[in-house]
Amino acid sequence: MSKGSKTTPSRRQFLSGAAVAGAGLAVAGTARAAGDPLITEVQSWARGLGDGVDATPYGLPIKYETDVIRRNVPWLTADSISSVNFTPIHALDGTITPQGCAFERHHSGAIELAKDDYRLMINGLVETPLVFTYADLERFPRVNHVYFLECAANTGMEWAGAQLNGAQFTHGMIHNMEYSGVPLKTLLEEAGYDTAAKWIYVEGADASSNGRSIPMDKALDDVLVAFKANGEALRKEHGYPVRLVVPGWEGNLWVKWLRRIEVTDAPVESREETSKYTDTLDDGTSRKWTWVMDAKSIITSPSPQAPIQHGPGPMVITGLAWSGRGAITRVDVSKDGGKNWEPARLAKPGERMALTRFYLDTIWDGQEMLLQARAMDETGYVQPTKAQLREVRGENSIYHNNCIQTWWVQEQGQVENVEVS
Ligand SMILES: Nc1nc2c(c(=O)[nH]1)N[C@H]1C(S)=C(S)[C@@H](COP(=O)(O)O)O[C@H]1N2
Ligand SMILES: [Mo]
Repeated sequence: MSKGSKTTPSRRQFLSGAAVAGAGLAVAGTARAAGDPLITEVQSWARGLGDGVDATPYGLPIKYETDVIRRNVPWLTADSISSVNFTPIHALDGTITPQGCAFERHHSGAIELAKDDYRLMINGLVETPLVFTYADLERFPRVNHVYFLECAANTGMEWAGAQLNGAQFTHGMIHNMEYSGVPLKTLLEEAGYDTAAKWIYVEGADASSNGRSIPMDKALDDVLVAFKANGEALRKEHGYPVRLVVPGWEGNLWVKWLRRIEVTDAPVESREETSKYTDTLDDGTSRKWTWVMDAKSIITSPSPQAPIQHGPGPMVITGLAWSGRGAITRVDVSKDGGKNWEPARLAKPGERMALTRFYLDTIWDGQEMLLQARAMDETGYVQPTKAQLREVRGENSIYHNNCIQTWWVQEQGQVENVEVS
């Protein structure tokens, strides 16, 4: 008997108990044991040979998994060049996002920039303006860290009410990778930055340049100049060959195809930090420099694209939680729209500015549920309800919507995005 049997009936006990009782689960289980050709007959895959080792020199998912892909919502943007697609978080587990299905957000398309053509300039308030090649960057001491990148617009379509039917679309502007790179501090020291300088301005090599100002304190703290993700080269769409990693801060600051860092004494007030990526409040004024992504969580399964297909009985409710202010310390799950909460199990202790996987191993009674998750981080911050968020922010915002999400699970196991504020 598993350790879990002390608190809840163990899964094994439940499944075998059901078999004895002849309930729905048991009928299926008995049939399987009795005459299932998948057990009793030699199958085609055991009668011949499989592929040789070089069939796919660089492997792709098996054909049965072709549904686990990025998707866009064509009506959100005028074209796919300045657009976004979404990570299939409803179909993933663990915390690391494979690069091949990690969401993309471009302002002027994903460019193809070869390592040999790569140059990174550091200029402005420095002793010696410098230009690094890719090979130069590889000669500095390197670090590895797992961090999430969340676009500030993630969940931005849900301000006024439930809108998009799937965790991929409501919460999929996020990915979480292990980056290898050089601390930006190291490169700024190499150039001899003016210690009185308060800002840097970072630019990409693409036509949009996506220029952003970043306070020097953050630049010297944990920002990375990264060239590998999940062990391999960045993909073109994520900034190959070099991107900026700005832990816990909005995705727009994570400049891809990084080409220039200027040390300045004031912010540039670029397009991306004035007309965009500011938050309009109810009275018409706008919040700016809202860099940090506040604590947030989402149940990835069950969810509209991942309905319950097994009927009542043991089930796993799972999701992701994260905070730009540090580690996730706790996630609670509610089955009744926030009236009652149960603590979820964190797959491992929360890591700073990285996704945390949570599970609620539970029994579904086959009744409707209003499923919610609520994240807490190491600063004591608790993820707000929609009503609490609107009270502070009004309804004119797009960015930084970190409210509690509700999934309505129906008796047949289908799931819909609904609003419980
Ligand atoms: N050079 C450049 N950097 C960029 C962008 C861009 O269009 N050009 N988009 C930004 C935005 S808004 C986001 S959310 C992230 C998206 O990173 P991803 O495509 O790896 O998901 O990159 C940021 N960095
Ligand atoms: Mo973004």
